[in-house]
Amino acid sequence: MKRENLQVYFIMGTQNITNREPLKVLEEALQAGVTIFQLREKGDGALHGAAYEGFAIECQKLCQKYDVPFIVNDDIELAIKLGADGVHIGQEDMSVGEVREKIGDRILGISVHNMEELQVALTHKADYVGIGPIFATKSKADAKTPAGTSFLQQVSHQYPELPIVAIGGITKQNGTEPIQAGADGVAVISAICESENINETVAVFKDLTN
Ligand code: TZP
Ligand code: MG
Repeated sequence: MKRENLQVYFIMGTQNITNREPLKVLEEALQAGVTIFQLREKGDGALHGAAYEGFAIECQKLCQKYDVPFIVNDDIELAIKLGADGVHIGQEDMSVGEVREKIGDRILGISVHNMEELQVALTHKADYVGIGPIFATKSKADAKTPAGTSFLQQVSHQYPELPIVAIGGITKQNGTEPIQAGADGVAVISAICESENINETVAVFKDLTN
């Protein structure tokens, strides 16, 4: 994975979309130029079982069509079964070492909130870290208190080689702040899922790093 892949990191599950066809939203986002996609089928209204797996396969096909890495949130078994490009895990998931062992050299992304968690991520050669929530978010039920950009800035100064994506409450209006603090890109759910003009929204995010 190149750090440029983090520029516009789109995260979605069917539970994030109302009144639209989720695969249509994904295809529009891919057409608009998102640089990586994470399937995060989680929370109220999320699909399970065969419906979930079928949806994941359709998402993966679309990502392949646009040559964009397909990342699966949490579900290591599904990622391996489908041959996904990578997985993203949080701190409440399986141990980082165990995940790295299972996925080999696929992309491994880890959410980190402090130096201790960061060290574990580095030990197991995380390909990138997600830092947030930067701002308040309504897309994650158990999200921590918004942290602003100070930890992100500290990590980017101490580990200039480590790819970092900022997450949580990022919008067209506030995206400059995490990029100035050193993030390689922004990860968003609602800014794209709820956009009335995905093409324009993605263009604004792309401009942050161009
Ligand atoms: N992890 C930290 S904040 C968050 C996740 C998955 C949700 C981001 O969603 P939004 O709508 O871009 O704030
Ligand atoms: Mg998780």
